[in-house]
Amino acid sequence: MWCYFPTPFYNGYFKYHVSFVHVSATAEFVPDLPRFAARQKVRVIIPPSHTALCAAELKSTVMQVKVLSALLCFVATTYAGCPLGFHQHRTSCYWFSNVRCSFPEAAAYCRYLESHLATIESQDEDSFINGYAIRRGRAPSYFIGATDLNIEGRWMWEGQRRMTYTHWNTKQPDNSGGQEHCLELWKYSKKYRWNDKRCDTPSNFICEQEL
Ligand SMILES: [Ca+2]
Ligand SMILES: [Ca+2]
Repeated sequence: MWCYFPTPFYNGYFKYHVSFVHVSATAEFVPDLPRFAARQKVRVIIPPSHTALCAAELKSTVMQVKVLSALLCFVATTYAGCPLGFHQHRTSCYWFSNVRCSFPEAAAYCRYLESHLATIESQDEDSFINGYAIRRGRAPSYFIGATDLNIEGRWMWEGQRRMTYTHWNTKQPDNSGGQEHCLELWKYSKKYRWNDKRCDTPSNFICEQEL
């Protein structure tokens, strides 16, 4: 089947049998493409010029039809959306857990599902997650992917990216008992706002996977 080809799509190239075919006449050459290709165990064919669409590979009509099919499959795969059980919003897929566990266990669950604990980095993303959690999720709280484990009070997404958007509940984060270092969405008055929580207290959680 053709439809598995798009998986290693890479900046203007897509996998075609054992080759990469350049599908953009304007894309720049990617310096680390050979290393990427070696990792994928595929052979790389780079067109002789940016104006040629891999001319050597595309001489026959049959080949052009096959390339077009692969492109259509790529588009279909991309826009087919999210893994089973995930829900799409813009370019991300979200999974709202129906199980409760500690923060590190939640992070492991998300990795198992080839995703990560959700990061909420805009009001638009926050509105989607809030709306979905209220309509369909309904758990009292959800872990998402930030902590202040490195330095107390300095909240980071996935331990490394500073927050540019926040939605803390009133008087939070309060680091209650000096032991609250994990971020949860906490439902209060029909809205989920942010609260710092003990990492070992079981909670539902939200995983996110980028398309
Ligand atoms: Ca804390
Ligand atoms: Ca708190």
